Amino acid sequence: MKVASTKLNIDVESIRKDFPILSRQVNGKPLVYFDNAATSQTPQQVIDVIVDYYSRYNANIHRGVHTLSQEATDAYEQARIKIQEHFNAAKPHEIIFTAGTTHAINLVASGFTTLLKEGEEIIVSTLEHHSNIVPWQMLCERTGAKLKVIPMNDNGMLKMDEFDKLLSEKTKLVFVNHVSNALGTVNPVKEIIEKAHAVGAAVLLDGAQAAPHIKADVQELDVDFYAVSAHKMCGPTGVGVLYGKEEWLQKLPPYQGGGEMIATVTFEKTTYADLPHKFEAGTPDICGGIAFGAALDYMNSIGFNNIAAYEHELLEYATEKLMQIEGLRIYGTSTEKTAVISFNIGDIHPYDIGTIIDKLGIAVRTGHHCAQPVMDYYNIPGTVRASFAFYNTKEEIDIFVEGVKRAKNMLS
Ligand code: C6P
Repeated sequence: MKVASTKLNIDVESIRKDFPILSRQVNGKPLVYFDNAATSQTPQQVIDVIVDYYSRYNANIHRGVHTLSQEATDAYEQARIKIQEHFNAAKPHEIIFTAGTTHAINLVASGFTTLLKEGEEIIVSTLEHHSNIVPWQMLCERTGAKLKVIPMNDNGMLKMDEFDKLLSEKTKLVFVNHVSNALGTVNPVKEIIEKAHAVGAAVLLDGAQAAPHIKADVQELDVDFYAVSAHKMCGPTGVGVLYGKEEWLQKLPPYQGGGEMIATVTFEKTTYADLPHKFEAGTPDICGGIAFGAALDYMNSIGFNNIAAYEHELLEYATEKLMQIEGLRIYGTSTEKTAVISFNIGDIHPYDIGTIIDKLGIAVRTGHHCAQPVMDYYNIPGTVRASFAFYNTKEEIDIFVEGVKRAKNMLS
């Protein structure tokens, strides 16, 4: 597909050639993949790393003296360092490999069971994905702590004056997403962190939807925990990381017991390994961790500033085109947004639009997007969500908009 992108330092035509899946057909039409917030596609450079791992040095790590095990261990620990550098963590052992964002959040929630007391308070926001709500509800059930919620407004932005009112000396933890998956809102996380720290509360940012678009600097943010998934940033599924400040990771007890996370084991007493291994029980997704490092290399070779600028152009283009469709309402109109458009047309069910445009080769997500409180706020069952990546094009948006118009005509 021809891409005109003269203003931007990004060659989309050549980038698209890196993604084999983008040249496939779906239902007899060229694939238009606009479900990037659910999972992104994988470039050949990352696929090659996965094939190379299983072809040449598949072995268990941290336990073998043989060459394959050492090669695998080196590559895995190199990936940890790449991830540390990418997020500007102070130390490699502040990067804990997890199965993804959900696992990372549950690790922290489990750890706070012994640190939180009855009557203390946790703050989350209305904009959260269920994986940044349910673990905290479960933590409250275990500890007797109370969950408070920052409300949102019609634009899909957090009401920061209400956040101010919720904060008190009882607040121990604040959990918000950096970017909302349902609406694309970029939250004022720096302000949230400063205000939470002022009352002595720790902050976890769910970075699942921010990391593919914004290069977060955890030291600059001064955030206590940051959770991400590799599969949303050109890496494989089933792997992610939790960044944690060393002081917090030292305070939290291990999440799971097993091999790798121990220093010594007797039936009388077990002592735990140092960071990061204390939180990495069992054989991890070794290939996944290595491929995550390769995915970051790939994205950094394009450049996050270039990615953000290009995606913003796609967002503006698509928003303008979609707004011309009568009866279409976009949910989430914050001035700070990533390239996500959630919308409905009149009372047409989002599922019906998604099903019709799938026949035209177009992939979007429909439903509540695991963010039911956001849908409840707007009093809707769900939306159609189109989410763009740096390998999408304006030509694809034209096809998508025509598809949506066709669906509307068929369903009205
Ligand atoms: N959101 C979406 O379509 P996992 O599944 O652990 O990789 O990520 C969970 C998660 C946590 N927080 C946010 C903000 C997310 O968006 C997601 C995943 C996908 O929006 C799949 S539900």
